[in-house]
Amino acid sequence: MIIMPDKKTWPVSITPDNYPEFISTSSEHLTRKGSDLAGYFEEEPEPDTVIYEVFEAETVGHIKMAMTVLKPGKVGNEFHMTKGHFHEDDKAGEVYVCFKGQGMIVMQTKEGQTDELRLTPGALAYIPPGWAHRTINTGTEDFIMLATYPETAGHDYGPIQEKGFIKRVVEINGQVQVV
Ligand code: PAN
Ligand code: ZN
Repeated sequence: MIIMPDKKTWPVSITPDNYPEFISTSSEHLTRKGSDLAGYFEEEPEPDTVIYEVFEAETVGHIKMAMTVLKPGKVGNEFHMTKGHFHEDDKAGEVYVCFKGQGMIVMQTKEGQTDELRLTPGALAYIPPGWAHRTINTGTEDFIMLATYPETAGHDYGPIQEKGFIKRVVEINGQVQVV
């Protein structure tokens, strides 16, 4: 079963069974290792450890799609996570759909409001415009989710890279805690 016969212009349905084909037919592939996340965790990650990969589909028009595969693991007591970013366009929201694993999304506004949601397979998370967002793998297997967002969104990493998120997701006494 090929889910993207013409990757750009053919309608597709991405399901819990066929999502690996999205990964294998994606046009852009990005790998983020510990060295790319220097300064993001409270402790420094092993430079060569792969923390996550992003697979982007070739699309035309106003909607982009990217699948993130976030590897299980911790740096110190902090669960593996993405860098996190604001969108450059403060009118650009985003939708995440979880396909595999156990995770969380933490969000915050420039004014300091914070929120977090748990994501399990089948769950959809809506990220309103103006909210920075980061995903965290709180489980023991890959955490895989698909993001859809406007092509004009743009990614602004600066504020999070400089100051981090207000909330961190850590393991304390074997429990997932947002601190
Ligand atoms: C996602 C993210 C992806 C990687 O596709 O870009 O999960 O996270 P970072 O970009 O924060 O490293 C998304 O939110 N796109 O807008
Ligand atoms: Zn985003």
